[in-house]
Amino acid sequence: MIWKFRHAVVRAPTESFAGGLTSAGLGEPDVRLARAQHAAYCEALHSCGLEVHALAPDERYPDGTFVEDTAIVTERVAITTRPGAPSRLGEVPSVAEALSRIRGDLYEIVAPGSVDGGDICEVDDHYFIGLSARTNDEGARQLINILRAHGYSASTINIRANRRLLHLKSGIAYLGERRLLLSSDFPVVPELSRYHLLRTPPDEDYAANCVRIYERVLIPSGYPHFAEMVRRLGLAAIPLDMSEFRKMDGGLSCLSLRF
Ligand code: CIR
Repeated sequence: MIWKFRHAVVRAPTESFAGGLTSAGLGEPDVRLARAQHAAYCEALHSCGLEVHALAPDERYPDGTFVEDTAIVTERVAITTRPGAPSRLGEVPSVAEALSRIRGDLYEIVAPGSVDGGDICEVDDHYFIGLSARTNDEGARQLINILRAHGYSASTINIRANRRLLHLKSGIAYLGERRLLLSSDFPVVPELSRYHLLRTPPDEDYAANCVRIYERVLIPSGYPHFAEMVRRLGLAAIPLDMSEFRKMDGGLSCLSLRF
């Protein structure tokens, strides 16, 4: 079961955090507040029973706190990515080092392929791979080959026409028991019809990026209708303030690698 995680890899925001990539137009993030929000996020992971592995912040990489983009870790295989934004390529070696300590051998996405982990949505033994401005066709091809060699199925969803989705998981989350949560503008491709589809409540699309861990769901705070929806599904909603990460186009899932 994908939400029965034991480990989380995280990295606190750097002093240089505000220098990262963003198109949000929500103003400059407050680094101290971002660090406090990150600490609360780590505490939430810990309270869910996960062992939290904190990587050292590296001032050269302001987007390095969004560790999810640098690897895909499944029960059977761990893969480092090659992020689509050139400024983020240098984030990978330190993640690789930590993962190889925890998980052993790693596969890697190599040039000219590019993949951001935020474009990968794990649904039981199937992987949806978003083709985005960051994940290219060659990267998806390499990833599909690695996943299939390890007994998983995988398919792509092209989100390039939807400018509001930086990554696939900006608009989709797997809540378990074949329930997929979609933001209001997420493209409903035929393959999704195999699942029970839920939509985020009106004006609560940002909450589509949430993370189920055991019987809890970490959700961004400020989305009361979605919190209620999670409760009606029989799960406990844990709201976390993501305001400073959102200013840098980040969502809740991107702040950790969970496995
Ligand atoms: C970036 O543009 O790469 C970062 N500022 C935000 C990355 C967010 N990652 C994610 O949604 N998986």
